[in-house]
Amino acid sequence: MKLPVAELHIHLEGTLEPETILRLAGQNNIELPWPSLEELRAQYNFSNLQSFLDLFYANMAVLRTAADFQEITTAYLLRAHESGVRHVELFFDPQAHLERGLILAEVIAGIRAGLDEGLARWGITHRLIACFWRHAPAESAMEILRTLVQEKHAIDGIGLDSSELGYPPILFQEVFAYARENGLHVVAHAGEEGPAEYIVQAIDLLKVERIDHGIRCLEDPALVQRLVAEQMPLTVCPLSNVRLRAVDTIADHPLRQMLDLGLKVSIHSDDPAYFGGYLDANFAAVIGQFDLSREDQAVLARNSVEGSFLDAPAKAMLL
Ligand code: ES4
Ligand code: ZN
Repeated sequence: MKLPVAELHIHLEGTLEPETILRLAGQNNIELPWPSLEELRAQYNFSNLQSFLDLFYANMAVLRTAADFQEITTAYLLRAHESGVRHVELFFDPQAHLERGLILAEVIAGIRAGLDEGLARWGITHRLIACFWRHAPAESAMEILRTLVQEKHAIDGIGLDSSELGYPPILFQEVFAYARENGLHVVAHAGEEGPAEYIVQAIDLLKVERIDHGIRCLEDPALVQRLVAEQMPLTVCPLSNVRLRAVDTIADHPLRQMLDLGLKVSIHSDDPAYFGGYLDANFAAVIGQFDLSREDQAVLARNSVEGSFLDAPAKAMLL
């Protein structure tokens, strides 16, 4: 798989590999409940989104300094480069790091240094997207977003992630309006574990430019029709959906159906260190399972570029 692709659904903290977690824990004097690689690896059996998030938030305690963020960003970009990625729109969770007492300017400076290195070394272009927790009050998101905007921090957009069920997009209407008014791009996780209605809300109320996951749109034919008509990008993460039990096996994944319906789907890796592989592994899983033709693969790659926040000339270079 060497089609040029854009990685649009990737959580930086989800690229933290077990070996790196233990090394950074030692370096930063952080005590983890699972001190050996074996014990840590034994935690990677998930029954749903929440069981994953519990481990994901616990492990990121090892990230302390700007250098840590730079290191994992660069390590991820090298891996992305090896799987054919030419452009990355990277998510990170400001609340996760603020909660642990880190300074947002340092977190962002570290990530930005890594992104700049990726551009210089491998020519990978980038955008940076701050994702807010839907399980936390919208006031928390709003306060952080105001700071990000007023202090002119280098982010390109906002997203919405974490536990989905019980936290409908409508709760974040004001946050997203404020982001849009300030020229930020807007995306949201919706229809991963949550119902199709959350996708409708994300589009109508948050006015998002992309839906992250979106696989449950298939439960609402009118919504599918609309997503097709509007060519709304859906960033689908096959290995994530299997590991978090949104689908039973890769054979049960709706990707083929979504493609056949004319939905604008692209393939992404979500939290590759947790779900068994980077973008190449996600492509390989669906190519093998659904016998995707070269043309199908080209459509998926093209959708990723078209769904990105690159400007038209930069998109044209990758198409
Ligand atoms: C996430 Cl797979 C997934 N879903 C929602 N929020 C997330 N944060 C990191 N990975
Ligand atoms: Zn995600």
